[in-house]
Amino acid sequence: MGEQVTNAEQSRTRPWRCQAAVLTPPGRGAVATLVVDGPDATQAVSRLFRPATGWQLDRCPPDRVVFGYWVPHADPNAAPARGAEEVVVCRHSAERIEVHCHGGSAAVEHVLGTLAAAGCEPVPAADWVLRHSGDRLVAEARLALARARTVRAAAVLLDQHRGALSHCVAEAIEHIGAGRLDAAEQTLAATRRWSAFGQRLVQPWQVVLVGRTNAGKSSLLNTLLGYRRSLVDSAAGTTRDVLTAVTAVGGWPVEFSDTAGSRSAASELESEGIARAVRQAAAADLLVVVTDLTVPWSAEDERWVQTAAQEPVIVHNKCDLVSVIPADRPPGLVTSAVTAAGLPELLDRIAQRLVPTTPPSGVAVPFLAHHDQGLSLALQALREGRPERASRLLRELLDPCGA
Ligand SMILES: Nc1nc2c(ncn2[C@@H]2O[C@H](COP(=O)(O)OP(=O)(O)O)[C@@H](O)[C@H]2O)c(=O)[nH]1
Ligand SMILES: [Mg+2]
Repeated sequence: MGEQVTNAEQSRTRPWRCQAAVLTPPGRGAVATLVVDGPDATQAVSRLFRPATGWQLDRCPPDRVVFGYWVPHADPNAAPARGAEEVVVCRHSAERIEVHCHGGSAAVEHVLGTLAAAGCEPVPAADWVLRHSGDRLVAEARLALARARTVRAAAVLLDQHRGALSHCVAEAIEHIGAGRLDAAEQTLAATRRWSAFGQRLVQPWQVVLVGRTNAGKSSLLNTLLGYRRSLVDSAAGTTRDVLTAVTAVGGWPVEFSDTAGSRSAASELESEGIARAVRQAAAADLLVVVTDLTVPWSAEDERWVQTAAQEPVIVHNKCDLVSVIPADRPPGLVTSAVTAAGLPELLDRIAQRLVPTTPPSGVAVPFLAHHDQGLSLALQALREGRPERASRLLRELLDPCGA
């Protein structure tokens, strides 16, 4: 019997009619999820998966979660070798199976590689998700959701995955079809209101720490993050490059950049670091100007405050070293990177400045740049008296095959 199957296996010349995609993002989380999809999905997975219970996959009831081992070759007779990859398989239907393995890249590559070697075509998750969705916005929300960095960001993206944004776009198309152009305009304008916010759920808000050398930027960031990501040294000019780290502030994903400090006697290398700091500052959503309470407020501090396109957050650091805060300094937050005094207030202020208002739950939030572009072009078309064009642009947003 086993021999017959092996012969059949050997005589099999056509590839499996199935595809495999990794649905979880690389390198994050303890578990990775792959989907194997297509008419030969059950056959392909059965050749590689050995249920620990000895069951046969094609006899398992749908949606049963089955623990077992992944063998290194698509051989129906192969027994799991010592150290075989432990996986959990869930067969949703004969043609769609999920494989959950260890989240590390080696395990994922192993499972995907053996499937590919067996003739199952690996495809990018985005392609698979888009092809299996009737609605591009919902599919894009699913992909963004897999990469969400905070629970709060995920909650907003989940609303979009449940159709909040699609409903608004569909509603605007309906208004246009019924000649209610004002209503369509209102719907689109209201939705666009959350575009800048929504895009930050996918690409974190950027907060840049600037200021004079030795003010305590790197120390402050280390304390904020709770670990030593930046290099701190008491010799002036240590932080020569821009270091970044993403963390949650008020539940939102925020990328902090620690920049080179400025000082008049800077070397050429440091000057390049300072130039980068200035460039980074220009692209920031918010600047935090860190100043040193143990030295008088200076023209250099003032210059950093003036660099900011919008009002920066001013931090008077090293409060543990002074007993009285000098009255001649501009209003700001008083902190210590050593004792962590003032850091909760600093985080609150940053969250408040970055996200002054949040969308009510269930509201449509455009979360990719092309959403905002599509909505804005559609609005423009409506205002120019071209409702057909507006309607076409909106339908393109929903179309899984659209650009
Ligand atoms: N006592 C005290 N020392 C600090 C504080 N913040 C930074 N420092 C010290 O000041 C020096 C310069 O700090 P650093 O973070 O490298 O400054 P940067 O050049 O602005 O990045 C280091 O010796 C730090 O340990 C603080 O709040 N209190
Ligand atoms: Mg530094």
